[in-house]
Amino acid sequence: MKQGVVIKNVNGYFYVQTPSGDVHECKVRGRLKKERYSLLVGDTVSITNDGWIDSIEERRNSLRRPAIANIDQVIVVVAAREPDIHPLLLDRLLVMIHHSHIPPILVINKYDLHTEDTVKLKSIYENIGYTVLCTSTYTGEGIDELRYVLHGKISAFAGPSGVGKSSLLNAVDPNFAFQTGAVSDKIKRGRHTTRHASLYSLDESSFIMDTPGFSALDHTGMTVEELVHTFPEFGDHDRGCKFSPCSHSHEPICSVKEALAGGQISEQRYQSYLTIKSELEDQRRR
Ligand SMILES: Nc1nc2c(ncn2[C@@H]2O[C@H](COP(=O)(O)OP(=O)(O)OP(=O)(O)O)[C@@H](O)[C@H]2O)c(=O)[nH]1
Ligand SMILES: [Mg+2]
Ligand SMILES: [Zn+2]
Repeated sequence: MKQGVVIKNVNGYFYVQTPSGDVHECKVRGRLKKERYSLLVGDTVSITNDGWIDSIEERRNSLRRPAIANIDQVIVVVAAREPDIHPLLLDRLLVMIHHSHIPPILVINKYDLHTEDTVKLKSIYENIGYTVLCTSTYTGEGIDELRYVLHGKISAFAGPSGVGKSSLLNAVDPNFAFQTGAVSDKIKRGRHTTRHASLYSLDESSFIMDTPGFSALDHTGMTVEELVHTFPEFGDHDRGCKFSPCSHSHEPICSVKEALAGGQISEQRYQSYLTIKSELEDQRRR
């Protein structure tokens, strides 16, 4: 019996990579199929010598869309320009990742194109406590740092189409050959370059998932109280609010709004919070 990680699921076969780097084509035992959750890419499993998956280790976490287990971190990629950063989309994505209890790392790619606005955005997210890497697959800036944060972990790459996720992976490991493409070509074709949710191994202990599915995570069913906890910068301030729980919007004597007025909380982030909050309330009313 060997242990390995499920890296791919194709036509009922699961591909399991063992620490030696070998990949085994496996089938699942009937009794595992009957259990409530089915096997996911990212699961650690035990396999028999004749290619049967015998047991599944307990999961650290799992996501439904994309269907994946045991993600250690999400690398959220945006581009300094082309396409421009859309702060609300970025914050929606960060909210969902926090809600899944998976730590995010922010990568600003195409840093060769950066402007003053990029530098401002960088400092907003650094001040909240996020790790922010500035990278360029054209100049090579930041690629060593990215390789370092990926080491020993299962990482998912998320972010809008065209920001350079596949290009970054190809830069991190020249053995990768992810398909990349110009933004305009993709718009013409009307679909994403990246389509499959599988894990790619960087080395024995480091895996990567490159999928567009992450940009589409939805926050259905989240409560406003849960939303508040996905904004890390509110955490230091909410103890001083007069009302508990406080939604930090219409309530008098609110320490989050005081911190906003004092400049310790960014106006842009607070506006994202209010927008996502009203989206959640609209969903609830429907
Ligand atoms: N200026 C600049 N362009 C880059 C950089 N990295 C990638 N690009 C270009 O950006 C375009 C999109 O890159 P991809 O790697 O295909 O983007 P992606 O995020 O994987 O896109 P999807 O697979 O559609 O989600 C390509 O034309 C790349 O050549 C960079 O660091 N700087
Ligand atoms: Mg891609
Ligand atoms: Zn408050």
